Amino acid sequence: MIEAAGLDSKDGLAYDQAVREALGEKAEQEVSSCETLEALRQLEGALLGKRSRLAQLHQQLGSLDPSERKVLGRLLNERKARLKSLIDTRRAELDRADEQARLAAERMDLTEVIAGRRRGTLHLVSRTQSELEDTFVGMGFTVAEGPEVETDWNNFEALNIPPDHPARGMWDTFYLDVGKPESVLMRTHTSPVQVRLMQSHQPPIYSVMPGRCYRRDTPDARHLSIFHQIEGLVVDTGISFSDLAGTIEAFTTTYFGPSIHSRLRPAYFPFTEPSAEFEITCTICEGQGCRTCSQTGWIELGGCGMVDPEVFASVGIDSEIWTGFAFGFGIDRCAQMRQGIADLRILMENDIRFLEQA
Ligand code: FA5
Repeated sequence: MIEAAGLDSKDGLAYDQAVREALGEKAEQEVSSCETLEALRQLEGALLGKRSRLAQLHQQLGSLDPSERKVLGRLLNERKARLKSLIDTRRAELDRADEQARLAAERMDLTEVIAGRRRGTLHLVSRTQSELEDTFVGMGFTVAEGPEVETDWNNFEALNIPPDHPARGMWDTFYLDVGKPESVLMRTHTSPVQVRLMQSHQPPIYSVMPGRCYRRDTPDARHLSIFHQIEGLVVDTGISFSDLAGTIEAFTTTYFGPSIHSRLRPAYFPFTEPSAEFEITCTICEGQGCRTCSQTGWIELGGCGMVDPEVFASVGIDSEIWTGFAFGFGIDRCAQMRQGIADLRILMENDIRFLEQA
């Protein structure tokens, strides 16, 4: 092997020379003048790889005298380490240069965004939701959330609506093809969040729960198939219907202003007893009657009532100790009434002329 490499086994100087040539200044210059990571990768293979001159010299070490082997082995390792460190340094430089080139290429010109000039805005429904949350937080409520995909149990059964109960017809439901047939659905109202909250928190509870709901409703001036509700739940000792009525009155005055009147009308919900529908003066016709309010002068905002003891039983709250009320309003309806929007469908149409005004 030594002969094949043109060296005499006793000739340490010649070996040293061979090492210098293999890993000497020329190699170092080549490394520092490498312009791309790929070129550097190839050069590293040629200089330090299995078939490199260095690898050949390494193999030849075994044929040298032990004393020479020690000296020249160390020399070989030092050169190799130095070259490796130069390659690593050059690689880091090229990496940095690549990163800077990438950042320069991806740079976005934001000079157009002038301080104070508005670009884009929250959708009216999102703004209405925040305003409603703020109104209720100001009245001492906390805000909670739940998932849009729900179990039949949370959306219906725990709310005193067993399978085949006629009241299920009140909510035309989108079921998902998951698990047992009709066991998983897109929530039809925010009331299942009440169930989750009562299961995870001990009373007293004073919370509102906003979110998106889904129903197989045909869209019209007051209905969408994807819409938003805000649920309210109060559970404490000694809560009565007058607390519910007072809370709704306080909310209406704070949110819509003193000129808008509200009224409660007897209604039926399986999860509250007694139950009521909560209506406000139609802001489109100011109570005169129009297409939006079906000529009644009133718009239904939501339902409410005292929490039915059956609901307390399904979530393990003792109805001998605790009483409570709940309500659920349409957020889109609130936006519609506050902004005087005749047809709710425009909220979903992404018409830029509407979005810019709203
Ligand atoms: C409910 O959804 C009950 N969960 C409300 C409730 C909560 C009652 C707690 C008692 C206690 P209802 O189906 O009436 O009730 O809907 C309540 C409100 O949601 C409606 O008054 C309306 O403002 C809004 N809403 C319902 N369906 C739609 C729809 N398709 N599009 C837009 N808003 C809707």
